[in-house]
Amino acid sequence: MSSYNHFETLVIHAGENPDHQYGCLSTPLYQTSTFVFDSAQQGGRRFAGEEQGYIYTRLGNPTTRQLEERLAALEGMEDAAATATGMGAVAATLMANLRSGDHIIAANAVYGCTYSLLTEQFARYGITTTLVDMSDHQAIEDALQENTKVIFLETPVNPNLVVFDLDWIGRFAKNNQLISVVDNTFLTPYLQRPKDFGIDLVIHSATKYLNGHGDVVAGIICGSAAQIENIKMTTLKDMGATISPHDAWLILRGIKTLAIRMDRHCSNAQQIAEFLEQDSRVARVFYPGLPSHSAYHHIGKQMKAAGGVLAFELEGSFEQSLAFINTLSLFKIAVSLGDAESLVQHPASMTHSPYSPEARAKAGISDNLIRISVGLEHVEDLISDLKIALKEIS
Ligand code: 7XF
Repeated sequence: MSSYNHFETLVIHAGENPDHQYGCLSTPLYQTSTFVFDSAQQGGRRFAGEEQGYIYTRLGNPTTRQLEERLAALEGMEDAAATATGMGAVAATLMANLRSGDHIIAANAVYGCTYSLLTEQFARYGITTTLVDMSDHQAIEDALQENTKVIFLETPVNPNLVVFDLDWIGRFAKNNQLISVVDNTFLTPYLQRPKDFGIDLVIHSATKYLNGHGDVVAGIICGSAAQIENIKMTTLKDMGATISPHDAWLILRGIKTLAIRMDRHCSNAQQIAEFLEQDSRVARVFYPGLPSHSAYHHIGKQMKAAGGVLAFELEGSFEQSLAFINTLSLFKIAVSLGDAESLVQHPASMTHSPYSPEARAKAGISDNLIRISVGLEHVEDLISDLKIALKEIS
């Protein structure tokens, strides 16, 4: 067997399980809810964990398994669990590791439904969260309590692209026996591997770049074999946010081009960020690939490149920001990100609407903030679309 470890090869081959019956090149889709046992005794042995083998797709499926093995290899983790959605991944990970009375330290800016999961749902079950600005390391230290179990963050942050220091956070978690969880959706393992900084669990909304084609909602959790086994045998088994094998199959197909797609997303986003930054009608651009960004020094170190999402504020009123969005035509007005199509959305009224206005202000998400997910179209066409919309508001 040949050995390989380059990312571009792993996205295509990691976890492949050659089909000896027909020699299929692409992964067979095992679209089945259940698996037939040879005997009653065999069924009993599988349920008792005395014999390897599939039982029922909520508990595992061969197509899903290939996706899990591929992601584990890409993140450099021992194992992975695929989930029905990104929120399914966040919820299953945290619920498997927390109980009533426990405490979480989380970044004060995270995806809107992660925010409401922490502050509304978990609060109902007696799990408390302190939200902090994680660029302030003293604030993280100050948030530590005797019952703190988990530290949770995204970097770069959805939607305003703030970047946190993973090396510091990984060491802080280890020193205080916390489980560190990083949502790596914005960069994917091609651009950032949190495991290299000692992070314990990495989750993704696979809806985004991993699938890359805007036709699936899914999630994935990567971690140690023991952590993944625990998550699968507790919250995934009993709460059921398991992925559909068909969605796993689509992601296995989409992910083969992850590396080349990310290169193009990054170069398009870089050029658009530079274009916006030099335009006098744009007040501020949030993109870590710009030297003006406070985390620019992390490029090439913590993160290979800055990714395909950026945000900006226009000079002008709230109404002008909405008019700008409405004037774009190549950028589709839609939430989500990481697709071939460029998308534009308004975080305050859309993805981050679960925040109160006060919490949003604290998180640095202004009412005028516009977020774009730069797609794979030709960058000149995208910039022309932006130019037309900028002219409209000036
Ligand atoms: O459950 P989903 O697959 O939609 O993933 C939830 C999720 C988790 N982490 C991050 C960093 C995310 O960005 C998301 C979903 N975000 C979309 C967005 O920001 O456009 C959701 C659209 S409302």
